[in-house]
Amino acid sequence: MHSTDGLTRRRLLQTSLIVGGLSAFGLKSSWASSPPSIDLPFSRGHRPLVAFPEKRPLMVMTTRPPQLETPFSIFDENIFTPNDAFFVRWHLANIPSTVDLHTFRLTIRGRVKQTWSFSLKDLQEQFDPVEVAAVCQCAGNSRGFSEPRVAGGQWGHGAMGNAQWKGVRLRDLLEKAGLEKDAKHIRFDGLDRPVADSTPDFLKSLSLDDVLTDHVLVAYEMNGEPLPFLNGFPLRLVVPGWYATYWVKMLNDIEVLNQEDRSFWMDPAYRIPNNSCGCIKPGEKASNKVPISTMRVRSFITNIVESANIRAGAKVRISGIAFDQGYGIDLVLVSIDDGQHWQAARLGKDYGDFSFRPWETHVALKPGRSYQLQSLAINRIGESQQREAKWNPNGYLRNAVDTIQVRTVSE
Ligand SMILES: Nc1nc2c(c(=O)[nH]1)N[C@H]1C(S)=C(S)[C@@H](COP(=O)(O)O)O[C@H]1N2
Ligand SMILES: [Mo]
Repeated sequence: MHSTDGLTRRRLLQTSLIVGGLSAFGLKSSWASSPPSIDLPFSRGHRPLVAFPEKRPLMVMTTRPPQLETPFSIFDENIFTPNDAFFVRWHLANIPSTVDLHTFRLTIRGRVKQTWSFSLKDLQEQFDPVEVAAVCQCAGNSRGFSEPRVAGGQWGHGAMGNAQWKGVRLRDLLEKAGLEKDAKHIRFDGLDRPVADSTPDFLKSLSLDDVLTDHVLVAYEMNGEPLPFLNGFPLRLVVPGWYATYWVKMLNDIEVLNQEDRSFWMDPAYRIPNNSCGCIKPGEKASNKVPISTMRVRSFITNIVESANIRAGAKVRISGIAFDQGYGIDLVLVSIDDGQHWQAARLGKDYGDFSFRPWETHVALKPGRSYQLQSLAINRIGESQQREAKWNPNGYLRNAVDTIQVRTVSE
């Protein structure tokens, strides 16, 4: 009881800060000089660093709706992305300014035997808690690197994060409600709403097969804390292995459907060309499209940044992270010679198949030279990162080999 009251008050305070923070951001004059910023290496890549409520300064792409990117150095410092550094992406600007836990309910309805409404406390007390470490990655992560350029938010590589999620199994909630025989798809809705009537509400759906697993959660905790407001307080769907578009935030409505959902954010939005690469040639048109689903295998070098001057030596350390859709990482290869030779990195601690996996290796670099450093991950079913970036008109699924240019200085 007490903690619920405390939380409600805290959220009220924080949300008034959000509104204040947003309008303050609109007023350029609120800074004496220009704010700190990061420039991503593509056009229109200038990002002011601004602290939103519950967040440290993050790279602001848009303020309404909030779209904040995690500065890449964070991934070198943490295998689990801190909540205050976790990226933020909303489609609709009408996000509620408060969530009152006394009245908030998650409803399950549609093709079920019994409609249910649960408070946060009900979920915490009536169902087994489950935890999973999983990467939440926007379908358009790294989109800003697409060539030719594509429409949509010009993300660098920081529209992703890894967290320890805790909540209840969606399967357990569906079991409690009892599925009707014709139940086929599940549609998820959150508290956010469009500003204009002509904009469709953000609804996402998954098939029954996709959600009746052990690890699809309705999560109420992230890295041991309640979800930050901007990451979906009080509840969000966690769909390990799947792109973040399905991880519906401020989840308050689950509707069981007896057919496929054709609403806007499932069709035509968030679709990819229906072929093995999900790609087409620029200028071509995909003849057939399917909803985007699970993530492509990726790796990143995190301890050395693009264009760095690094000290040459016989043992230069290169380290980073890798992840895939949940088969787990089998191998990370590193090259220092434009991909002619590759050496296997040592994989670090395994936090679970859906988590970032740390890796590291050592290479010999001579002084006074330019090097192209690359990392390439392969998962346990043999899927590999793309040697050349593939293209589609939305900049989805990007998983080219990570490549950075460095120069060496004397040891
Ligand atoms: N309610 C709601 N949930 C949402 C969205 C949204 O606009 N509204 N955006 C989705 C998309 S596209 C992404 S990338 C992730 C971002 O999650 P984060 O803000 O916690 O990083 O939320 C997903 N869940
Ligand atoms: Mo996204």
